[in-house]
Amino acid sequence: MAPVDFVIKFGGSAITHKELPLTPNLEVIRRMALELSEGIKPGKRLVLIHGGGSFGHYEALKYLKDNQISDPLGIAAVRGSMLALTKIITDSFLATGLPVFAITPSSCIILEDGKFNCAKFFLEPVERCLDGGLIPMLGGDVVFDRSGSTRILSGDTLAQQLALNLDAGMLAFGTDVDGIMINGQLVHKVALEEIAKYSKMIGSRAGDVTGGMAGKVREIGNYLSKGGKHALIFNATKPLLLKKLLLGEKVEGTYIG
Ligand code: IP8
Repeated sequence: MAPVDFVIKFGGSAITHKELPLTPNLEVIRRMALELSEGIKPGKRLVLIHGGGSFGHYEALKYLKDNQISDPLGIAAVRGSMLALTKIITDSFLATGLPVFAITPSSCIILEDGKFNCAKFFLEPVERCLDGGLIPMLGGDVVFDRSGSTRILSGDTLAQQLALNLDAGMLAFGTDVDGIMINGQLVHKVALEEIAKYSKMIGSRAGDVTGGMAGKVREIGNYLSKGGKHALIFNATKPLLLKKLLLGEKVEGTYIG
C-alpha cells in the first residue's frame, strides 16, 4: 500500500490540562483542527494518534500496579476516559470538515508479555481508512495481554509502530514544550547515535504513567533503528507549527535522525 506522509501524535500535555482531571484543552484542540484543515494538501495521507493526558493517565494512576491493571472497574474507567477524550477530539475535528475516523486500539491489538507485536495488530481498518480518504485516529489505550493481564499502551508506542508499518515520511510528536530541552535550551537536532545519551538526560514528569519525554525519545530511537525515516518533537500548543509541518516547511523543534 502507498506510504503515509505523516504520523502525528498529539501529546496529552498539549490537548488536556494535565493538572485538572478529565479536562480537555479545547483551545488547543480547536486550533489544531483548524490548522489540520488548512494544512493538509489534497492526496496527503495522514494518521493521527492522541495521548491520555488528564483523562487516561488520571484514571490509570489510580489503578496501575506493576504496570498492570487488574481491577475490572479500573480497566473500564481507563477505557471510558479515553473514549471520552477521543469523542471530544473527533467532534472538534469533524466540525472543521476533517474526515477523522476514530479506531479503538484495544479492539485490534493484543500484547504478548507486555510487548507490542505488530503481527498481532489488525491494521487493515487503518489501511482501509487511508485508502478511502479518511484520517484514522487512535489513542493510547488500556489493552489486553495474551498472558491474561491488562496494561497501558502508550500512544507513543502506537505512533512509532504505525509509522514503521505504514512507511511514514515523518513521525511527529506534538507536545507542550518546544522539543528536547537541556538546561533550558532547545536541542535542534539529535543524531541517531546520540539518542541514548539524551534520553538519560531527560527527566520524567509526575502524573504520566508511560514515560513522558524520555519515553518518546526511546520510541523514536526504536523507530529509527528499525529503518524509520524522520522524526520531530515540536510544540503543538504554539500556533501555526502544525500547519507549517503539514505544508512541508521547517518547524521549530527537535529533529531526530
Ligand atoms: O499519553 C497513555 O497514552 P500516552 C494512554 O500516549 C493511557 O502515553 C490510557 C493512559
